[in-house]
Amino acid sequence: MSDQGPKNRRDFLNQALVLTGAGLLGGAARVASAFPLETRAAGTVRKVVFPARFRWGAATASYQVEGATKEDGRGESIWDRFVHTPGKVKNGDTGDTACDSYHRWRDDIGLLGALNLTSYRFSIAWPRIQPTGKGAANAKGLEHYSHLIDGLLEAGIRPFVTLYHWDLPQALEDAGGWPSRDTADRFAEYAHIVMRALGDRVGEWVVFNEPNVFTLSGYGWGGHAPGRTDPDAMLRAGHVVNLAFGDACRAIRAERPKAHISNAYTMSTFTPETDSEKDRDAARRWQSFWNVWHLEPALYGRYPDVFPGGLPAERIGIKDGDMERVKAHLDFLGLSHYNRFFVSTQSGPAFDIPGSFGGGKEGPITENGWEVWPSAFYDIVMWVTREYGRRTIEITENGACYNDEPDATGKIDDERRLAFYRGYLAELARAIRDGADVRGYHAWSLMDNFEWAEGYTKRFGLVHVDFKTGKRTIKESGRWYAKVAAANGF
Ligand code: GCO
Repeated sequence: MSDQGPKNRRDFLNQALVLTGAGLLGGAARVASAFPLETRAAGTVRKVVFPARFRWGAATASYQVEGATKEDGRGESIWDRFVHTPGKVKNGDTGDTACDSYHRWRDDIGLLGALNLTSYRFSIAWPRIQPTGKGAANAKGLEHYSHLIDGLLEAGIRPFVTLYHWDLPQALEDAGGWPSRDTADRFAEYAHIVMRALGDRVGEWVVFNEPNVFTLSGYGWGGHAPGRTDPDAMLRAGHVVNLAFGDACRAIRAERPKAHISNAYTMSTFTPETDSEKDRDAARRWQSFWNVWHLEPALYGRYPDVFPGGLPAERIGIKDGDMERVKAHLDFLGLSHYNRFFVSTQSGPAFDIPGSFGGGKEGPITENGWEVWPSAFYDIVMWVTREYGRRTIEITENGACYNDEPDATGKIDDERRLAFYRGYLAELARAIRDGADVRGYHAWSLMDNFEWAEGYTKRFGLVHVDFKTGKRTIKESGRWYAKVAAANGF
């Protein structure tokens, strides 16, 4: 199996391929592009309105914001180990302190309130609950999240909780990590503990954040923790995560029959670079692997057709009964989206899938190299709506990297982020108008934070964080977003 892939997700997504055309796979490759609504709308007065009771939110993840990695009995996670391994993260940055949200969570709730938000997506750090990934719960860890949840509810903000945003207990990695089937059993136990302690106050649960990204980046490309580069381990990890999802859903429902459950799936449009049969075939395969490798097993009990040689069942590690075990009922569909992709067979294959994909370069480029192309958001929401039967959708993440700093007066005038949100939200509203059942939107991110292998060099926040002092300042984009949330549109 060849693995010519770049070292981390960012490089991978930045890989520039050919970039003419827009539109969804299956549609004809267009040569002249329709530029996003954002610019079409410039100068025109339009009103963007969202449905009544739409939830306006923001998202974070435990390792990216909490810090306090050694407090109150928290165990070591694979990210602690990874960031302290020289050369893995830019500038040697670590999440040891991050935004200090473990201590400043009351401030964070205050910020959500100041932004008029009604939903907060955050994640629970498994190693705070089970320091070694098994055995009795650490009461202090549960207590922390219990306080956070109570604080949110008091402030009228819905807690929208992710069980796993990539911080696996290191002890479980030492025992084999996600490629080991035992990890699925451990995860279901963890899910059960959390549900028993916190499930009474939380309605919406995201089980895994972007299963495709953490299995590919962690075990295939190696740019994320635990930094392994073993395509077979990656495939096995993906399957074990699917088993864990099925098991966790059953464990959650056993404890809380009314819980609403999904994963957060990051999805995108995949356009063949040319109209050639080869490029079209490769685009279809990459689209299935990226978008639905973790969705279709849950919905249909089968993997999508990705590998030209057929499903490598043995390498994936599929055993009798597994394809029943991976099935799960999704109460909603968590959908994250950042940028569109193009697929070419000029390079690749990677992981035995023909061709490779990279981000577009036609629209404005954000400061981590991702293209701004709002209509792709419309396209992907409509695609999911068409392909999977008009499911209830929650947007789990969408946002942009711009590194604006305070000016002399202390103001952070991040007008490019504001333009990004204006464009993407207008396209989301259009999708809703055209029939998509979208109930909520979470901006990534509430505040600048630890951006994985990029350390603190990439800011995604509506709120600026001074990483030396922990000081938080609402950016101009945040002020604008607060108005949108209050007015339910703009
Ligand atoms: C992801 C994660 C977030 C990132 C964000 C920006 O998609 O990688 O869910 O943790 O920080 O997407 O890259």
